[in-house]
Amino acid sequence: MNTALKKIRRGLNTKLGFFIFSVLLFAVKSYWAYKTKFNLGVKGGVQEFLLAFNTLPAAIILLGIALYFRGRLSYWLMSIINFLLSTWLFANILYYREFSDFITFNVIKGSGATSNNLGKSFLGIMRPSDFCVYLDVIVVILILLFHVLRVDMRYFKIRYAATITVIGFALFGVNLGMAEGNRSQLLTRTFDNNYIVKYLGLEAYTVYDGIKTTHNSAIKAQASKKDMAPVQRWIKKNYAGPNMQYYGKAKGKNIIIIHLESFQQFLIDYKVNGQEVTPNINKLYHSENTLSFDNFFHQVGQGKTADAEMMLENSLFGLPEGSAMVTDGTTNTFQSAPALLHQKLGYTTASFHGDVPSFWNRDNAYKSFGYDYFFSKEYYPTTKNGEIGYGMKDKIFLKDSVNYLDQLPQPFYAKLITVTNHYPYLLDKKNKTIDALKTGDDTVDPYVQTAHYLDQSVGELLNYLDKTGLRKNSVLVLYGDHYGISNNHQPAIAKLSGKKSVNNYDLAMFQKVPFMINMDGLQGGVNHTYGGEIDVLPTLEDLLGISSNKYIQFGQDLLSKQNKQIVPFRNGDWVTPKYTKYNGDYYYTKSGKQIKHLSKSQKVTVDRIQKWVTTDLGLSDKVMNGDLLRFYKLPGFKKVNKKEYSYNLKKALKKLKTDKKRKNSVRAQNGGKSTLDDYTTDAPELQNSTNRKFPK
Ligand code: GP9
Ligand code: MN
Repeated sequence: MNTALKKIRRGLNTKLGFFIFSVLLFAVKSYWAYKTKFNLGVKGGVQEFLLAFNTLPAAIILLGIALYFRGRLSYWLMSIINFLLSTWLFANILYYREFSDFITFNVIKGSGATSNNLGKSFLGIMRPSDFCVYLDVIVVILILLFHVLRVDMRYFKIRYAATITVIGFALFGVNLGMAEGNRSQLLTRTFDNNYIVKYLGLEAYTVYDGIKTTHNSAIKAQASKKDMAPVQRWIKKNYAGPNMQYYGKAKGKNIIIIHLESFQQFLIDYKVNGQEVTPNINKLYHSENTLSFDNFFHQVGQGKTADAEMMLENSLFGLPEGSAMVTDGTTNTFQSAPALLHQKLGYTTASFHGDVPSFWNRDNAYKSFGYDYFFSKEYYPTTKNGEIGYGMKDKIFLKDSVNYLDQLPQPFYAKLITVTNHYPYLLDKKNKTIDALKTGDDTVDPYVQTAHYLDQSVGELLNYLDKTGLRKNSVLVLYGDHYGISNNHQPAIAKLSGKKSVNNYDLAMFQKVPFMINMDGLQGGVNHTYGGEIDVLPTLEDLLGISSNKYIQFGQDLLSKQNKQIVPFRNGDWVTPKYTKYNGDYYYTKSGKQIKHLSKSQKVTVDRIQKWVTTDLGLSDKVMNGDLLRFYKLPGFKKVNKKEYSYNLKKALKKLKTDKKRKNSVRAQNGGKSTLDDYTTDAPELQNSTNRKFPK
């Protein structure tokens, strides 16, 4: 035993030994912080392993810098680097406690949405255990000060130092490879800072964020006011004026947007073993008070949900790569639906989502959009077995959302983002009330079961809206954000559509998602106009009687007689009533017949459409990448000041209670009593569940 200790001591008396000791302490400390100070949602063995493993490469590379220096200096340098890294960890712990997210360079630069009162609020939320991140630094410094170990003054060859650096990078490579294997497109899609820290560690995240921010700000720095001229010309040329039959018909009503996760149009009226998959949504689809669109397409890219949100809130496209809400959501200037409705018509605006606020950078982007409230998971009670996949189960989420919906001053603009119908379509037995598909593709087959569950959840919400009378004062907008079954499942898609195989035309049509507007007294019916998510906002604006002809929005009112009916997909393909182009193939849209050889005049037409599509997408990208709206003064619109918004739980709850217009809320009109009792759900998790409390 004694000899073993001696050996260790002898090892620690060498520079390499001291280095390994410091790296290990640092790794253990970081792992402890990841586990106890953040909420990274680690699931499964691989993720657990990576969380521990990812602490090593950065420690080796960064603490290893000290190895290039001589004698005492290198020991002290190692401790200083450790101190700096620990301080960065410390700062992130505090920031995370307040914002459930990691610090970005945009926040540091002060241009971010969350830099207000940072210092002040940090002091108030520190906990003694936070200082444990300095424990290893203190241990190392004490060792050095009290000469517990000998300082190895021998020359450490640069060659050896370089080898250690290389080992650090190699380990990082292994880390990255395993992370991509577990979560593909981790860096290109950038869902969530939490994910990057979980998989690659805080240091790698910081470097990644730094590179991204520098690149991004370089493009923005080059942009100037004159870049807006072609955009303005294009928007003006393509403006489609309102349809007087509908103009202003929804004035003054609440707007309730129900985001149907991964919901495709083919589900409408679809049956499995004779049972309707989505009876409630079908009923709404066929209602005489619903404007339903049957040629409506999603237009998302990698940003998926985030792209759909970007289009709906701004009528701007997502980016060809990554997610615009992540890369530009924090810093860009927007003239979004929440801010417009608030300023023009006095709406209170809120988004609801039963997951962490950092996903898709919503916590920052929503401030830029001007959302008054963002009710994310922490606003809801916890329920035993109440979560699956991407967050709260829809039935529980929609029911509990009512607790806040009824407190919003009316008129309100509320967006409810469901999540249960999300790949890989997980659902527990108790909640499965329809047979799975039998395509033989395991990821596709349960899709109808989660869709059915989503439909039941929507049904319960509709009952509540009817019961409380809210339905009468509201416009309901339902839309599917994007495909649920991706093009990687072609044999299954063929089976679903009763075909032997599918071609590019079938795949193009498979991108249809529902879009419905329902309102008492609205002249409804199934509308065959070709359109997509980019067109939703201008359509709503006309229904609300807001003239949008000065707005920089790339969509067209779907009810307008001048609508062009060109639907661009994010990759540059498109659909029009006559022709469709998908993956390089051309088709007649109505018959689905392929056009193998374009005639001369057809060529002229498709070239013209392609040019329009490319210009449309390209100019939208210019607006996003160059942050061009900062140069555009929209008459009568006050630029959103992100600093005025906070989604901090306590602050938001207080704001709800003290809002000047709170007497207009449904709850106030109910004599101050919550309307939650008017909500009936058969969610098994909520039967006999006591002790579910909303945070106060
Ligand atoms: C996550 C949810 C899913 O918050 O909105 O996003 P998606 O994977 O569909 O883009
Ligand atoms: Mn989605």
